[in-house]
Amino acid sequence: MEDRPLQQVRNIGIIAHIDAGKTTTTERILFYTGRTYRLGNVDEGTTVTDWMEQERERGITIASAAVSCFWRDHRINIIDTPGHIDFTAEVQRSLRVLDGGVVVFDAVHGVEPQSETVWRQADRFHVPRICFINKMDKTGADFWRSIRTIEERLEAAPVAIQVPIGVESSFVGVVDLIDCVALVYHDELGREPIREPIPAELKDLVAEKRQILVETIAETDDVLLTKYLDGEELTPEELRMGLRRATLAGQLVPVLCGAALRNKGVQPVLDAIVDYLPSPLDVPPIRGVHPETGEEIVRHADPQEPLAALVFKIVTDPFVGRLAYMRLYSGTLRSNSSVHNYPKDRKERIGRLLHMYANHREEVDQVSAGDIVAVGGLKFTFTGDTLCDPAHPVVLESIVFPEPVIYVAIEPRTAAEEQKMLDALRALADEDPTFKFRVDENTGQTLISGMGELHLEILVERLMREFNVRAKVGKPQVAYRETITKRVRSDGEFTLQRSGKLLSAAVTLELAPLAKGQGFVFENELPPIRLPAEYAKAVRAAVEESLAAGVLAGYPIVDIRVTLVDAMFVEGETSEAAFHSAASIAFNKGVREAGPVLLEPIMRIEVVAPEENTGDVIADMNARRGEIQGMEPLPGGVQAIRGLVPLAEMFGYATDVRSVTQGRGAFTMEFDHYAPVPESVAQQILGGPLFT
Ligand SMILES: Nc1nc2c(ncn2[C@@H]2O[C@H](COP(=O)(O)OP(=O)(O)OP(=O)(O)O)[C@@H](O)[C@H]2O)c(=O)[nH]1
Ligand SMILES: [Mg+2]
Repeated sequence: MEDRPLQQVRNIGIIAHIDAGKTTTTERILFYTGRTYRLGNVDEGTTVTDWMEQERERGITIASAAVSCFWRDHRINIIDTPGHIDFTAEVQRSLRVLDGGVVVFDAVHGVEPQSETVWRQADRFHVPRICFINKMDKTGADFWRSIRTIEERLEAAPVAIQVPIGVESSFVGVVDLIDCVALVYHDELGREPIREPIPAELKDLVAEKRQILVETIAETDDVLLTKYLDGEELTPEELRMGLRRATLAGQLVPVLCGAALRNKGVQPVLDAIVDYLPSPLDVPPIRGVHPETGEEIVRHADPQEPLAALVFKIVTDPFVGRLAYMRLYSGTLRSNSSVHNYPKDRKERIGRLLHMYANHREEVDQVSAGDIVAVGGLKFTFTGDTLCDPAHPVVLESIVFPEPVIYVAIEPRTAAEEQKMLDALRALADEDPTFKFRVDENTGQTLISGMGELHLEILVERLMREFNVRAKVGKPQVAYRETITKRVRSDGEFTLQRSGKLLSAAVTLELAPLAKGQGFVFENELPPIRLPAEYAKAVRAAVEESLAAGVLAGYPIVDIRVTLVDAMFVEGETSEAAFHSAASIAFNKGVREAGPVLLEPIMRIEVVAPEENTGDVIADMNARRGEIQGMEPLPGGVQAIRGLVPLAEMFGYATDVRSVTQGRGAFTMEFDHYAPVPESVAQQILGGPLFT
C-alpha cells in the first residue's frame, strides 16, 4: 500500500448502533475501491472485517478491525467498530486515535440508543463526522425523519446533501444536491452509479432542499454569505469547500443515504470522506506533557518532529504473537529501532511494523506521523501508553475505559488447568481493558468481570477456542459498589512489640462523601515537618488498599474523600508498617460510622415493542424497580419505551421481553450511573441490616 502525502490520508472510524450496517458498508467500500474482488455478506459470515469465528457465527462485530483502501488518490484507513454496548471499549479506543467518523443509521429507526453513545464519544474527542442513513430499502425507511431524530436526540446540525430517489423497494439512488445530478444504480453490484437528470417528480423537493443546503453552508462562512446575499450563485466547489470547513469545525454534519446491502449509495460516502473529513493535518496538534517537569508539549503531524505515538489496542495474533496497535502523531518509526515507553518509563525495542488489513498483515520498514500501525516485540507496553523518542520524552493523555458492571465466578474443569486458565485470563485482560479478573482472597474463587452478559460469554468462549481451557462459570452477579453518606472523623492506633522494640503509630482521618462519579480523593493536611512523607505515603497506600473491599460486602468503595488531619508517633519507635496498620484501622472504623450504603449499577434501557404490548412492557419494567422516562411511537406500529432499571433486575431480560411481546420486542441497555440500593433490597443482598 504505497504512501500518500498526509493531506491525502483519512483515518476514519465507522460507528453506529448495533446492526445499523457498519460492516456491510465497510465491505462495499473495500469492493468499490478494488481491495476485494467479491462482495462478502454478514449473514453468510463472509465479510473481511468480521473475521473472528464468533463474529461470523453471531453476525455481529466484536472487535474493531482496521483496513485500508484508496479512493480518488486518497489513502483511507478505516476502523470498523462494533455496535453492541458490551464492546463499547472498542469504539472508545478507536475514536481516541481517529480523525473522522462515519456514523451509520438504520433509516427505519434513525437515532437508536447506541447511536447516542457513540455520538457522545465522538463529541468527547472532537471527531468531525458525516452521517450515512442506511437501509433505505427497508419497509418504513424514512430519510427525513431519521435526520430529524439526529437533530432532536443528538442536538446536532445535520444537513442533507442528497435527496433519495424512491424508498423501500423502489429505492434506486440519490440526487446529489451540490452537483444537482441524479446518481442511479442499475447494476446488481452497484459498481457504476449512472449520472442522470433529476427525475421530474423530485424537482420541487430538490430545489427546496438545495436552497436549505446552500443557505446553511453560506451562514457558516462570511465570504460565502456575502456572495449569497448579493444574490450570486455559489459554485459546487465553493459549496464543497464551505461544507468541508464547517464539518471540520463541528458546525455541520453532512447527511447521505443508501442501502449498503443492496449496493446502493456507498460511492458518494467515499467521496464525502475525501471531501468533508479531516486529514491528519486538519486536526489540532496533539498535546502531551513532559514526564518529569509536567510542562506541556505540543507535537505536529510532521515526520521530521520527534516521535510521539499512542498505543490504543493490544492483540495476541496467532501467527506473530503480541501486537500493539498505535497511532503516530509525530515523527517517524522504523523497525528494529528503540523507543521509550511512558508512563512505564521503560526502553522498548521495536520489532516488526505491520499495516493491518483485518487479520492480514503487510510488513513495512517505517511509518510516520498520521499513520496507524501494529508493532510486534513490545514487552512492557499496554493500551494507553505513549511511545516516544528517548531524547524527546513526552506522555500523551491515556485512554479511559468504563469500569465493569457485572462479574461471574469461573473455575477450570480440572485443577490441572488452573494455571493455564489464569494465563489465558491474563492474555484476554491484556487485550481488553474492560475485562478484569481477580482471585477473591476470602473465597479463593476466580472472578471475571466485564461490561455485560454477552461480553463475558464471548470471553469464556474464547478461553475454550483460543486457549483450550474448559471452564465452568457461575451465575452473573452485579458488581456493586459501596460509599458513605456522612462526614466523620476516625482515629486509628496501632502498637506492636517487635524484638523488644515498641513500634506505634496513631492517625486521625476525616472521611467525607463525594458527589456521584467523583471517585476517590486523598488529601494530607500534615506538612512533612509534622509527618515525614514516607509515613504519609504509607497512610495513603493503606487507604487505597482498603478501598478495594468495602465493609458492607467487600465491594469497592467509591466517591469518597479521605483527609489525613492528625498523626502521632514517637521518633524512632514507629515505622511505615505501623502507620499502614493504624490507617487501615482508622479508615474501616470510619466507614462503618459514616452511614455506608451499597450502590448498584442503573442501566438505561430502550425497549422497542408493538404498541399493543406497551402496557405489559411498562408493568414488567415497574416490577423490576424500573423508572419509565419516556415513550416514542416509531414507524411500523411499534413504540420505543425508555427507562432506567437496576442491572440486578435485568438478568435474563432478553428472554422475558420476548415472551412479554410474543417474540416481537427487542431491547438495548447500557450503563448509566450508580445509585444507592434501597434498604430492603440491600438487606436481602447483605442478608441483614446495614450499619446505621
Ligand atoms: N435491508 C437491509 N439490510 C441491511 C443493510 N445493510 C445491512 N443490512 C443487514 O443488517 C444486518 C446487520 O448488518 P451489519 O453490517 O453486521 O451491521 P453492523 O452495524 O456492522 O452490526 P454490529 O457490528 O454488530 O454493530 C445484517 O443482517 C445485514 O445484512 C441495508 O442496506 N438494507
Ligand atoms: Mg459490524
